[in-house]
Amino acid sequence: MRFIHTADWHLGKLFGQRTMTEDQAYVLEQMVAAVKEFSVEAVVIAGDIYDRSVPPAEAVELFSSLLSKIREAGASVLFIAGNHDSGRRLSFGEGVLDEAGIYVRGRLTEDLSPVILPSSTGSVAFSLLPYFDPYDVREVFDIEERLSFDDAAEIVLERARAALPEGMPSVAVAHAFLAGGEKTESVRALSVGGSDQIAYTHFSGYDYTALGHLHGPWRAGTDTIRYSGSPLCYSFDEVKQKKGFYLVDMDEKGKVKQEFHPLTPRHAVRIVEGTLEELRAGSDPLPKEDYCLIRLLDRERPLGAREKLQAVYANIFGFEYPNLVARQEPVEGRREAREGVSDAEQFADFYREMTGKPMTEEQSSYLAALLEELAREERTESSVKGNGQEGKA
Ligand SMILES: [Mn+2]
Repeated sequence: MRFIHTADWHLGKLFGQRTMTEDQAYVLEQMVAAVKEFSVEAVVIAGDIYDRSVPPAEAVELFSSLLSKIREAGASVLFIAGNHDSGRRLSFGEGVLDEAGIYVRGRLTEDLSPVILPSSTGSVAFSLLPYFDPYDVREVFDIEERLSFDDAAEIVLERARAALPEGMPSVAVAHAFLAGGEKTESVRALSVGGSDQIAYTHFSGYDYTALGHLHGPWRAGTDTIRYSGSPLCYSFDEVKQKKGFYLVDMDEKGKVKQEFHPLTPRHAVRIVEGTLEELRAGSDPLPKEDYCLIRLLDRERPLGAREKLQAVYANIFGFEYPNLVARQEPVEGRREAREGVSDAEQFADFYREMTGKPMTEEQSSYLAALLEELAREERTESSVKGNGQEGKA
């Protein structure tokens, strides 16, 4: 069995206020070409197909056309929902599409039986495990007690392994944060303090584990448990990561060999460093169309840096000033004293500092209503608590 392991396509992603659809099509077409070139039998996408639960229409169109192209190129497609996907929406056609060689599992259900695909080296069992959190597991398996992410994974993996046909090579496909991995900014953390981590050992029973969630290609604990990473760079803390997919060869005994295949982006993503004058003078030899974060090394914030550099760089996604010595000029009208300033006023200051604009009347009244609601909730909670204590006494 020869398959591609990929993940975290994040179709419809905005990066630097720009929708990445064309860039995504550009690299994913290279993946389709690889399906033909290497006679790939299956493409496994380990979650985060889309960037959000309701993706833009053009992202759905792109995904639909890629599914067709991969099928035309001769491979089956297996995919699961990630934490960015709406499992309910993604599972459209679930089961019915199996007939067409497209296997989607959007939501965790009691049925964890694998998808069994024939191949040149015999059948392979794929456990498709859509993204789940402890609440999903409690609901699906009717469990009363509280669970950690790790408890939840243990329950799901135990059942999935139990459903595997004995002696058949197996692949787990999951979207999760395995202990030891490294998070980047574009992986929105769902919980605080790493409590969403799970142990890699839950996957030890599989011959290969195709993971999604982390955007760089990592091995998680052992060589056969891997993140493919995203096919494209989606934030500036990912610039050093390799972007591509794994081509995995599995023999009739389930032994694997995997090779990383890089993809070439339409635009490179990089951080440009220098003073304003250096950069204006063209000290940077690399393509000026790259998606750039400009790190200006001037010790004082130069005036009109964006306007001046836009003549040099076509795609400026942001600025950083690591060497500023002088404090930024205070924003006009900012209230210095924090005491005696209401939450609404503080937020209004913050908003103006961040956006350079005051809030609109509509925004202000929305905020006021929200603060009022929060205050009311706080009051209700504390009075409930108070009553409870009185009751005990
Ligand atoms: Mn994810």
